Amino acid sequence: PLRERTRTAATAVAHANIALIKYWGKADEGLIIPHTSSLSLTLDDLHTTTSVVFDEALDTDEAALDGRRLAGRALARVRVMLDLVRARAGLDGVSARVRSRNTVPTAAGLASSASGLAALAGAAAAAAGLDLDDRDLSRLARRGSGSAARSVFGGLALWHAGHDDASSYAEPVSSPLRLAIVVIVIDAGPKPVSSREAMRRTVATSPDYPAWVRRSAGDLAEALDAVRTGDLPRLGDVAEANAFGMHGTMLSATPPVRYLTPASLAALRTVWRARRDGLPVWATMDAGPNVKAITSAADAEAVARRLRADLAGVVPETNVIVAHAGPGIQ
Ligand code: 2P0
Repeated sequence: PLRERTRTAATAVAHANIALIKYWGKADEGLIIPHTSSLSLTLDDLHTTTSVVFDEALDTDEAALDGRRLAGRALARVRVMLDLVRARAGLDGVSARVRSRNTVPTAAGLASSASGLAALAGAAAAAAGLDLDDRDLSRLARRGSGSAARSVFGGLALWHAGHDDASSYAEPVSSPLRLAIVVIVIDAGPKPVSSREAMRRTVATSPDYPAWVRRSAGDLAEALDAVRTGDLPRLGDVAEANAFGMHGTMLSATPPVRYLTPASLAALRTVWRARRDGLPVWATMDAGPNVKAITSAADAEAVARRLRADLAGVVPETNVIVAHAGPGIQ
């Protein structure tokens, strides 16, 4: 009965993920169906904890992130998810209170929307009494933010682009590899252009975008093969190439989308020098200036020490963060 359900609160914890093969560009903006399938690693430390309660006593939806009340576009994005859950659970007209805490700097290209929208989907679905399996939860999270579809799962996750709401979902991928990501936080502030707008602009105007989409299928096949056979150098090479191909499509958009800064370039140079000196480390970047170094769990601390030393004066030591593979949504 509605009265019992509306008194039920639920809390979910979801972890950020970093794509090794990128999602960049939507074939369907409303349903968030991407042009390319993507592969990611869910991380341990960076996570979002979200509580949702549907409460008939509320006049309107309210949401707070890290103690600050959301309004405007940020609140609208929460309400998209709440509306999907309400429609599915028969809770139309029942408002919700959402409380969220992030250990991920918000909107800085550190995958806060992935952990945030996955946690919101999980908490809202549970509070509404929906009993979703992981695939359906992944599809629901996707409607909030594409990359959130992958944060439903721990470790490596493959998001099948699909062609409609039913066929676009993520699933876990097993591997003998024990991967880690060393995050170099260049700037934890919000980015100048949202990834949503940047993707739209890239798809609409970059002459290089169709070629990147075509190449992405081969990149993914190669990455999956490397993941299954435990071949880190092969995975690192294709991940790095895929990421810079994506940034190439942004730079050839009109007007260009440029997330790289001089400090990003300095960080990239240290990653490449470390690799030249024998460390197994490859770079990837997302919709922000931060650089993520892909390496093995066993080498992660050595990589972090090397990057901290080489970036002295450019990036504070505490901005070089070791992240290991993390769990799926709880
Ligand atoms: C990714 N990024 O695969 C890519 C690589 C950024 C660069 O997913 O519009 O916040 O909510 O679906 O998921 C960031 O975009 O975008 C992202 P929406 P999202 O991780």
